[in-house]
Amino acid sequence: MAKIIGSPLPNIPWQEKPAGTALPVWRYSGNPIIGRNGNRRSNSVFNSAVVPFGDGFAGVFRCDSRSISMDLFAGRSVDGIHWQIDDNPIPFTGADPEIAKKEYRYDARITALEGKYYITWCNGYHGPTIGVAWTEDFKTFHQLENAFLPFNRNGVLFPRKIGGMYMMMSRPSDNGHTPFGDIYVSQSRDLEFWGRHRYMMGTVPGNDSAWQSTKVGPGPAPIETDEGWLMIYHGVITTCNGFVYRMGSALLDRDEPWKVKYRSKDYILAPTELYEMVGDVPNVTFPCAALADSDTGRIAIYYGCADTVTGLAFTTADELIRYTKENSF
Ligand code: BMA
Repeated sequence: MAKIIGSPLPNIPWQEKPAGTALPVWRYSGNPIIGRNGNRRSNSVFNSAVVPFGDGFAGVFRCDSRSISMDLFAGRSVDGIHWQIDDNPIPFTGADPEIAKKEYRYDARITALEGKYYITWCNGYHGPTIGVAWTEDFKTFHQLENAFLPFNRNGVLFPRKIGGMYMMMSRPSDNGHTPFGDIYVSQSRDLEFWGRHRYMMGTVPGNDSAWQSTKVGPGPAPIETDEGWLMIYHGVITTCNGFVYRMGSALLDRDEPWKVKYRSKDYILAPTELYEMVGDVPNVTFPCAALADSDTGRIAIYYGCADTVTGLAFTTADELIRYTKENSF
């Protein structure tokens, strides 16, 4: 039995795996859990992050408005399924005015780290880069310096220091829709200055695992297990009809997380439901958060569907690790 190293979460949203499911990840039967009208002015609510908070859950949601501007909104939930999302965007405070000036914000991740909740997101600063902020109450958010130079996306923090250093994955990109992309992990002593950039994993060339042949990017904050860091990511292929975003999983070395021990050759979830295949951007499943219960090994994955709505899916540490190992390169 693979063991999650973390806290129990007895109220994790959960449904048992339906009989006959081939993949290691299965969807919540009530998907999508958040529709496109998630708050007063939203055109779409997707690529969002949640964490356990108090007796329930809190989250940071990507709501594109009906003017199609991208920003982040706080939300709360009792059960992790029904969400109340604020109508006004998060007012980030504390940053140097040069950094605080908003161009756009999207695709947040949340990592619980040393008693605070750190938000990382794609932050417009003369091109996309990685914004960082922390909160303790999901009301006041303290913004720090951008972690990296543009162009970068998909900044994801590890939930503890490793070898005395904070660690963040990211995916250097371009200023547009980026037809390439590999995952790196960078280190910091203070969450402000980042260095020691290490290559973690890249696209898979050729026909071996073509769903991840154009670009890959980290998804939720990685889950620590006794077998390594369990990491869920997105992989992209370029088709004659554009990009298709699927999900994969990897197991990283616990002490040197840039070392990939296993990595799924077959995807773990793909856009096959109508709300994943049809929307503002078709054929996108984009994971940004995962809840985990150390007592049962249950994992609940939150993912954006077709850049329009938010879905929930389930797996267990045991099942996902077994699949990742059995389907590895
Ligand atoms: C990526 C990001 C994501 C989006 C995806 C599919 O480049 O912009 O926010 O979900 O494209 O459109």
